[in-house]
Amino acid sequence: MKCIKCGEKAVIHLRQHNTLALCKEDFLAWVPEQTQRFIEKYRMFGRDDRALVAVSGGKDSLSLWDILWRLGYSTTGLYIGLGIDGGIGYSDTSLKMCEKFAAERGLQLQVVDAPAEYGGTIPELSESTHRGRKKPCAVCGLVKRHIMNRAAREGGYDVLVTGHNLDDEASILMANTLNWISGYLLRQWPVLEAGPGGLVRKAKPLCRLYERDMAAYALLRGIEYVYEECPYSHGSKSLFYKEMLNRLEAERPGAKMSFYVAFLEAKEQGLFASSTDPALERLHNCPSCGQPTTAPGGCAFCRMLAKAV
Ligand code: Q46
Ligand code: ZN
Repeated sequence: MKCIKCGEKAVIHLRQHNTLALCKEDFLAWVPEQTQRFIEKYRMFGRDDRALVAVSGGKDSLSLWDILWRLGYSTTGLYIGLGIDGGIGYSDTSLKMCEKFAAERGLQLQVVDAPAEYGGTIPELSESTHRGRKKPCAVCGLVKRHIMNRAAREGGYDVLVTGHNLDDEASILMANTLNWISGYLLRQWPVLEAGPGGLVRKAKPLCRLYERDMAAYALLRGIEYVYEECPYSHGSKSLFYKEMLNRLEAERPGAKMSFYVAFLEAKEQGLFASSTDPALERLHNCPSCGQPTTAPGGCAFCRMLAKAV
């Protein structure tokens, strides 16, 4: 198969885009072009904005950082140490990948170590909060959201950027639709505006790029990333929905994309237009940590910490 742009040998065939086959060079140019297109389409951020990029050491977040850097945006990385080992030194390896990536490009990386700040690794905090009744992911999500918002706010960044790709977004949409979680459906969008109480603007520039294509980008660009998934991700609901969508995609190439993109278009055309997000109206500052929360009284993060100690 030949590259439709230059006629050289194609290395990738994007089945979701019908006939799009590209050679290495054109594919490496196409991914940033697409990213830029969606940054503009959804008005995520501009050239003068300072972006804090949440990096985990995985292919999506490091590729995103690489793309934004190549596109000339002003970026700083944020790595959150979770203290997860899983027999593979998961957190240590992830940090090393992020440090190496930043050093090679002369970029700044901010590291926040959750165990040092909050007195326990994520598995430890989870164990003392839920006594083994839940996977650490609930606590992990709380801690990451808390730290990301705090770091972006304290650092005076205009936007917090994450590497969620189309597979992530489609699986979130699938979960929210199967359970008709209207609040989440109302909020799901490529960019979330800053909110009251210091809630920072968030953007997902890769939201319309397939996970498979991001893996190809990282590989062809020579980005070193952690291949292992977090040991706690096995058996998660999001993986289950991703597998379902992959089965659908195998039968009908492009199904994943049309599921997500048609949702975005429906929203643009006014689906949910009359509803205001009730959660936003409840936002106030947590009396203990000062971060925005919708929970009455203290935020979920502070309640979790209080239980853990
Ligand atoms: S890092 Fe944390 Fe994920 Fe690991 S403990 Fe669960 S939530 S699976 S994205
Ligand atoms: Zn709090």
